[in-house]
Amino acid sequence: MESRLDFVSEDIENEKEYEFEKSFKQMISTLPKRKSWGNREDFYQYQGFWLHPTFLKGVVSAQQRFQAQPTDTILCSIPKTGSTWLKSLVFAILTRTSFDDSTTPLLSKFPHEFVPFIELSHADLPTYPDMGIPVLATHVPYSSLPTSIIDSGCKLVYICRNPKDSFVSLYHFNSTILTSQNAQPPGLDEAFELFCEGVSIYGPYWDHVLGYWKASLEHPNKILFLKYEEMKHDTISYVKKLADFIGYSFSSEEQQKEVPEKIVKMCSFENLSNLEVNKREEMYMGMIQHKMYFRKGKVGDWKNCLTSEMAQRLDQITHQKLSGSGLSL
Ligand code: PAP
Repeated sequence: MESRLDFVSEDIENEKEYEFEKSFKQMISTLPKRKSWGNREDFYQYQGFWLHPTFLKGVVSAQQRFQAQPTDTILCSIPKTGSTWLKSLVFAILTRTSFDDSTTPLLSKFPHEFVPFIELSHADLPTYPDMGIPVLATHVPYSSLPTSIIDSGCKLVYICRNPKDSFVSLYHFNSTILTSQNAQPPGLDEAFELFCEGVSIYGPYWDHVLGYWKASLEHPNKILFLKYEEMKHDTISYVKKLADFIGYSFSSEEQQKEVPEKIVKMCSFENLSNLEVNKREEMYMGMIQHKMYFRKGKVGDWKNCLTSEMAQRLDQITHQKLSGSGLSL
């Protein structure tokens, strides 16, 4: 039954929500705007990065209200660089004493349900209950993270991926979503041009990566910087590194029992993409089918999509943007 106090706090909440909506509308009307990929919703440039209004609202809301805890681990990435994989690995590492590879909830639940995105939980979207593990995710650029993430001393893990495969993955993902909504996806050339100009979701791609890269050099104990390609090449070493970083190192007994190897196998693209739950057309956050998160999971798939001129152009931009940073992609 509703108490009087609930009424009062509900009123205050509604009032706060109303004020937030009002100031958000006012703020967004002042931002630079561009047509996004496929003309569905415009992109707005907020603090140097391009976002759709729904995500932007979540980012602003999270900046104002999200309270990180010192014990949290936040998994960070720009879209399509490996967050589904990273979430699965971290979930399996953290829950390995409660479950094994025949009982893990990864067998029956979509990986994104274990680790919600901060800015989506703070947007006008259905939220998912967290699974009681101290892990959250975000696509927010380092410079725009809610201050509590920086101040709390919590740990960040950033995953990046070479820009050619990231672009191709994003292009296919975006086209599949638009087609499923009977909207016209952009042609490859159009999307490529926008990506090169930096106009892509949470882009410019290079600025996103560089923000976390520089922060990881400054705070190596707080930020672990991972590359998709290196993780694919030697997943077992990186799973051990991840476990060490988040304070859940594997014991020698666990190593003898090949627990890291089992986690790697469980979270492999081949295994996860073939699970019934991940093949479903069921929607994540009411927007995207589970199966859309599992396409090929390969390094170098760009060769099947980009011309050599396109590849050269992206390489050139990457070289220019990253020059002097010590990072190569
Ligand atoms: P998100 O940013 O929307 O969360 P994210 O998971 O970061 O997406 O990226 C999706 C890419 O990771 C897809 O790449 P592709 O389009 O080149 O195939 C997807 O296939 C790949 N992926 C998903 N799960 C795994 C996994 N377990 N191992 C390796 N790659 C994976």
